[in-house]
Amino acid sequence: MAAKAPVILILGAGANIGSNVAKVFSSKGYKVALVSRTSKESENTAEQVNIQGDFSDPSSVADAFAKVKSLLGTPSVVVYNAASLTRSQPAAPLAISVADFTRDLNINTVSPFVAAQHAAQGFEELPESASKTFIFTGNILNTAVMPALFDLGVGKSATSHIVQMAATAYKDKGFKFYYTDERTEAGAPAAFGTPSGEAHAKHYLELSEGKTQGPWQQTFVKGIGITQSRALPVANSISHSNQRLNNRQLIQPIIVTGVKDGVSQENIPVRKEIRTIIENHAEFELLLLALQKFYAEPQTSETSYYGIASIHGRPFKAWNEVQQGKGSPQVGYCTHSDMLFLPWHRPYLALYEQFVCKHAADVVASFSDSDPRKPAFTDALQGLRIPYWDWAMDASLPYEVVGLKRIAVADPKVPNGKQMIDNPMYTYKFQGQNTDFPDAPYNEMRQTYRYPRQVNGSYESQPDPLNQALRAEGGNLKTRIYRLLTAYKDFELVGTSSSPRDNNEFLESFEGVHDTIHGITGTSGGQMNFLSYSAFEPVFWLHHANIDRLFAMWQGINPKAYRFRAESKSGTFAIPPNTIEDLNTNLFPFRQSVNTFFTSASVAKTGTFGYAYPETRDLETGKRNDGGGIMTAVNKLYGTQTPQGSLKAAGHTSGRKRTMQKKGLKSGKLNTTPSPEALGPFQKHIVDQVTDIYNEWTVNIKVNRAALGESFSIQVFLGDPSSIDPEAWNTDDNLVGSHAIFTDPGSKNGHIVSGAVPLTSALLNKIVDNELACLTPELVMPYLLKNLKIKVLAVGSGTRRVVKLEDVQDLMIQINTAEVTLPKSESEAPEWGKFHTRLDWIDVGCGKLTPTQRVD
Ligand SMILES: [Cu+2]
Repeated sequence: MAAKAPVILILGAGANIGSNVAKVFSSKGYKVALVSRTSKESENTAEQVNIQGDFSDPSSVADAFAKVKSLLGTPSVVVYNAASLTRSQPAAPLAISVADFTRDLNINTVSPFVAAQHAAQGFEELPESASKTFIFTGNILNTAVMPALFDLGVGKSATSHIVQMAATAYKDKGFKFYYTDERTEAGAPAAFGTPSGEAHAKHYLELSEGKTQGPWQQTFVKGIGITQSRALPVANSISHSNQRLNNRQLIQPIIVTGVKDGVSQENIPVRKEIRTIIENHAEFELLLLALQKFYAEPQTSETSYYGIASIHGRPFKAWNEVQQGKGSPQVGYCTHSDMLFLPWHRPYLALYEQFVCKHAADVVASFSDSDPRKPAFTDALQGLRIPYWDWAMDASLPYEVVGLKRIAVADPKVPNGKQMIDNPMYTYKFQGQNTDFPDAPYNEMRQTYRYPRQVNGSYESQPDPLNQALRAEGGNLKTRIYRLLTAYKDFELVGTSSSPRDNNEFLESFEGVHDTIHGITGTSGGQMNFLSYSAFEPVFWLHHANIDRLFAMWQGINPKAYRFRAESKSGTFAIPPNTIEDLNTNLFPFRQSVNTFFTSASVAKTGTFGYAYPETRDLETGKRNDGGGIMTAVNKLYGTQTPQGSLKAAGHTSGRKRTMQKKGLKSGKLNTTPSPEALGPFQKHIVDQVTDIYNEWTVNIKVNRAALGESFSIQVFLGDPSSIDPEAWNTDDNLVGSHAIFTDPGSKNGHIVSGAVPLTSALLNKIVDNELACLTPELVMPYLLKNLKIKVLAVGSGTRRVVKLEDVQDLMIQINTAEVTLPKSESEAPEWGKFHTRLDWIDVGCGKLTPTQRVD
């Protein structure tokens, strides 16, 4: 037969949906067959036939197929649009008669089954290019229970099962089966108001034009359609309103799965350090191309980059239908200054990874089969996971992340072709005008910036000052992380900067160190410096993957210590203030299934989301279950350049021989531990030669998180900063280290947070410089009281502002020492013994007894 016009068969041809579908398909050149009880064959035309049929008798469906085939040909699109309902008494829905129930079930399920059956038989006969689409007009009732509509719901549920099964079973043949469900923007079922015939027709045409099976369940909104990625079609189309469906009515919300590609019994792919990924060209380019696609998704989609970033803070709207808590503040979902800080970010990163890898799969699929690079990219996809940035190992950011605005990557459309793209690691550019950001300066920034400065009224990132500031903090970061991994055994201490801290000993936390990275990368008004904006910045994800890794390593070292019970002080968008939280508290808005959320307990293993880290892979796959493997890695990565590692190694070198070499061996930065060679001549004055114990020195800090109503940095110096210009303090020679407070513009979340700045490396440098003889309190305390300076810088706005200490609410410091025994082997941690308070808590802000004023 010569090419004929395609045929659409519409079963149940009402005045609204049926006639609109007929009109739209007819305008596209289809011949139309309409079947209903009232169709009049006398009105047939050459383009449209009307067939009489009553679907309470399923055999009428077979008759209709036979007739349309003889009159117009085999239909390539079949729409089942008939429905029947016997209303029930909500209080006694089971009271309807068997006859009514049976008739309605015939119309709602048995006849659609016969239609699907005949449609599939017909599709077998059609040429490859034919549409082969079966569409069932459904509504919300396949998942929502409404007693008055009970028998219609039975029918919709059963038929949705038929559609779902057929969509899977016939996918490879190119047959498509869909269940549609129109909603209002608020997510309410449109079918119970006035379903839009036009919207159905438009959507049905799109489905018929699709080349392959999309999600079988098609929930759509008039004028919006299914706007997000077809893999997860539902929640976004109903995300624009504050009116929400309750959870029971939700269909196919976004479930956090992570990525399972490449996971087997013996292997879990690892997230790699960003510098390792950069070395593997296929992997890095795949990541860049995937991010480029991810960034291009419309910001209105909940699974776009913007949509996922906006879970963390701005624009403070419900995501994935998870409501604002009763009495919850107007903030994002992220849990900071809160015990859920570490576990919450784990499913958050897994969600991000899930979509990065989905876009990566699309990138790989877009390579032509003849492209010789395709196998390498296919390989890279198998183990692809998001990278982490190990700033404790090397605090600077690689040039490919921080310095390149444009970057060369493969062009999948041209075999062996290359293209220049905007580097997605460098910035995220917001789409169109953004009304989601009320706070200056973010309301006027059209992209994200790091350590920005203003030039002629516009912003620009400053890669070099950023890397200099990061490197200047490097020794401090390394020591802080090494302490957390080796000395801290209690999750309530490491988990958050605001845990109950009536102790004077362990005031550090992963969150506290994390804040410092936010503070530096976001210096002078970069997005990283404020909670509500930070997740839009690409470096956020690199940074948080590292925090998650350190958390996983800590869990491996302390296998039984992951438990807590504490109060959420400020609360989040979904968690009201003063909620008691423990391992079973829901990590909103991350769903584990349609109706359940992940908890700290259920995210305990990273394998749950299909990834591990180089240091924890053996633990996740069960190859070894002692913490030893991790501790060896920790010692190697960080330990060698801490006081413990360097003093240990210095004990093995023959110090005397090296005395002459000590000049030039200094690192240059006060917080970088001097090398074993430099420490060699002094080791025996510092470390007890019998017990291997030395004094580890710390400045502990407490401060009100809302002290300045913006993010700020507390900087510790030995001696005054050499420059009067605070812009230069980040890299000042006398800087020991800084502790950042990471909060929101105008934040009133006033509770006390704490942190710790290690002093030992700086003091060791002073010993090497012959300014101090050893680490005993008799010598060190007078030195500190004379030289220790605390400075506070507000870093939120465009310029760094020095704040008078008395204007910083609740700023307290304390100095202590711990008796630390050097590690005995490469696989062991140093031992932290007795603590001694050397300067008890003083209120720095009151101006009394401040170390800067007190001279002993
Ligand atoms: Cu963060």
